[in-house]
Amino acid sequence: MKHATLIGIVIAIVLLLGGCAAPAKDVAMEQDVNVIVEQADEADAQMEIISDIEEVEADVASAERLEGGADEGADMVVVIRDFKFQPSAMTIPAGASVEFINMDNAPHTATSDSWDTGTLAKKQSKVIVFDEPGTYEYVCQFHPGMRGQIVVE
Ligand SMILES: [Cu+2]
Repeated sequence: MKHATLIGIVIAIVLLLGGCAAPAKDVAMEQDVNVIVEQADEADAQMEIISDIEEVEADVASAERLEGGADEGADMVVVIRDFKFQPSAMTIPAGASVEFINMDNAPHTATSDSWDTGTLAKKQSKVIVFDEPGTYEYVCQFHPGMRGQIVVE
C-alpha cells in the first residue's frame, strides 16, 4: 500500500468519525441547555414559594405583634382573617375582655345584639369586655356569612 493511500484512508476515517461525532455533540448540548432551562424554571418556582412564605411570615409576625399588644389589654384575641373569625367560638369567664383584630384588607365588624366593634379597617382592633354571662352570637355586618360565638360563664 502506498503512503498516500494510507493517509487518504486515515483522513476518510477521521472525516467519518467527525461527521458522526458532531450531531451527537449537538444532541448532548441540546440536552445540557434543556437541563439548564429546567433548573432555571425550578429555581424560579422555588423563589416564588420563598416569597410566598416570606409574605405569610410577615403576616404572622404582624398578627403576633398585635396579639402581643393585646396581652397587655385584652384577655383573649379573635383574629379576623380570610373572612373568618379565628377562633369562631370561645368560652370565657365573666369580666374577661376580647380584642377583635382585622387582618383582612376588607373592612369587617363583630356585631351582636348587645355589643358591636364598629367597622374595623385592616389592622384595626377593638376590645370588648364581657361582664354579663350568656351566649353571644355575632356576625360581620358586611358579610353575614361570617359568624362567631362567645360564651361568657
Ligand atoms: Cu366582614
